Amino acid sequence: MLKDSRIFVAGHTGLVGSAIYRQLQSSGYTNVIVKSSKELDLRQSEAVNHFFENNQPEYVFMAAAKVGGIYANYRYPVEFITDNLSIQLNIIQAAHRYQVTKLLFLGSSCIYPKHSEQPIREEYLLDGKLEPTNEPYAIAKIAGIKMCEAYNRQYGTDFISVMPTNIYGIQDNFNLESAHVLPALIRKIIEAKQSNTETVELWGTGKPRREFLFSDDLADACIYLMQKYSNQDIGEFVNVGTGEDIAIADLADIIAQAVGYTGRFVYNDSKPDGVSRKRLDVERMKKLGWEAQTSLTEGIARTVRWYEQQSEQAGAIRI
Ligand code: GFB
Repeated sequence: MLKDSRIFVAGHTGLVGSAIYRQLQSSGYTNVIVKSSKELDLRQSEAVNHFFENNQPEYVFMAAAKVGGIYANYRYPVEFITDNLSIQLNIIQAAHRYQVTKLLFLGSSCIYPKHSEQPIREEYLLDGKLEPTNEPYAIAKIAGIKMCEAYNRQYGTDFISVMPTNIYGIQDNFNLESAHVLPALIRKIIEAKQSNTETVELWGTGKPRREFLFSDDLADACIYLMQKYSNQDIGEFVNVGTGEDIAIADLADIIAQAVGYTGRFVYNDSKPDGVSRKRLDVERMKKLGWEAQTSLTEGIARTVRWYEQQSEQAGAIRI
């Protein structure tokens, strides 16, 4: 990937896409192409083909997806499976048709079986049943990986797949109904502090463990893989994470400390826990020469700062 290569970042306003876009720009890539969802609806095949024909991207980062936390996955299973399948089908087909040099597909750690051995190695894919709270999303993402593998095998394309763990950071979604746990807790805890509320409600039991990776680290890993990793064969996608996990209850304590909140947490176990653990094995990525750099405490501090600045600019929390 040269500094003047034509690079398309699909989903550049989202958490991961915006981090990739920022990093490409700050690293001196001069020909990065982005389109808002209003300008280009990636679910529409004609529009996608038209875009590829006119722009002839050489490299594609596929960060566009319908994503959300445990409640959004449960509430909108249709959008989670159909939007993701449509976006993937349209972009991957167009990437082949318009001879993209290389494409990077972003999956998710929820593709792995619910009862996977820990840490989860790439080869555990399809070894067992999925976690029901995000099965439609996971099935779509598995289809994306398999499409990339199929094109590589049949047409010799260079479509690689990356499986990130739970991501958080700047430009995250802080809407409590659709957010993932980390931004949801940042918002709830900041609001509780501002209103002197003594308790904050956490969903589930607080016992599930999750692994969190800062979005700028994932962006760094994606650009690294785009430059160094090629022609993924069957089952050779790459996990990207920190290799460390934490209980949701302990995560809440770290966020409370970052925010300066001294109240208590109460648990609403009528809300689902989801999978009990999903810690990734990151050995393959380490062997490729990459490791995450941002500690959870530092990443949370940066995300809290960003959220507070956004809120101040908005005059009130209106996200
Ligand atoms: O991040 P999260 O929504 O999704 O929830 P998953 C993680 C854990 O945090 C669950 C608990 O055990 C939740 O019950 N939790 C506690 C909360 N309080 C809250 C809260 O206020 N909001 C939220 N959202 N959770 C998602 C998948 O699974 O992970 C997606 O649904 C995707 O498809 C994503 O794979 C990475 O980690 O359970």
